[in-house]
Amino acid sequence: MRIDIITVLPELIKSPFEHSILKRAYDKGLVEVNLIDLREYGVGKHRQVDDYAFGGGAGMVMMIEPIANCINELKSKRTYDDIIYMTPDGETLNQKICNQLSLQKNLMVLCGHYKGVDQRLRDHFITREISIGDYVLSGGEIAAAAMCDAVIRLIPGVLNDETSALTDSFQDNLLAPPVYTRPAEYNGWGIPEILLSGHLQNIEKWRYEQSVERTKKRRPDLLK
Ligand code: 6GU
Repeated sequence: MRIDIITVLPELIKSPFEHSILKRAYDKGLVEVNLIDLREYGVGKHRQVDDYAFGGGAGMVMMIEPIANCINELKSKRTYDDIIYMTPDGETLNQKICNQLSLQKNLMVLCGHYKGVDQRLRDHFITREISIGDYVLSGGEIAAAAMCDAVIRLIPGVLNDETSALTDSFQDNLLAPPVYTRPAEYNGWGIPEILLSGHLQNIEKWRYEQSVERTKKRRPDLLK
């Protein structure tokens, strides 16, 4: 998979892709993330990328020209499965959307800033608008990084048995069960006896029941 991220702050998103599972995905040749500095497409000697909103009101709007030029240049080189705009008024990201996106070949991600981008970009270039939850971030970068992390780890071959996504929370609309590691007793606090039994079938059954119990208690909406 190739992900091209358009941003005015490439430095802000760089680091998550240089560590842990995302780095390993890149090292294995399973993903390539490209950060494109929108400033390079800015207008005039100040490389302007935003301007006042028509009709007035507080806050700047990201201009159509730099972003359209940038998107068109990228589109001239390859076909994109989706051109995603990160915005708090987009559809809320969930595991199902992440699973869908993880099967794509080429993704383009546009990070919004200030009061957002000129609506004509959304009308004519963007194929999908995504939010990461009902709260407002200063810009789309951290949202893009969160989405890309959630997507990249699902690309076939990125995770191994130890890190398998199959046992993640949300993968089957259930939250993950509690986990424990050594020591089996700390400060007088033990662990569920069954985990020491060595009986794999019973352990799996216990974990499933714990998942259902936890989901009922914390996220009953997931069970509907
Ligand atoms: Cl995608 N962008 C911004 N600025 N804030 C958000 C968001 C996106 N998703 C949740 N909050």
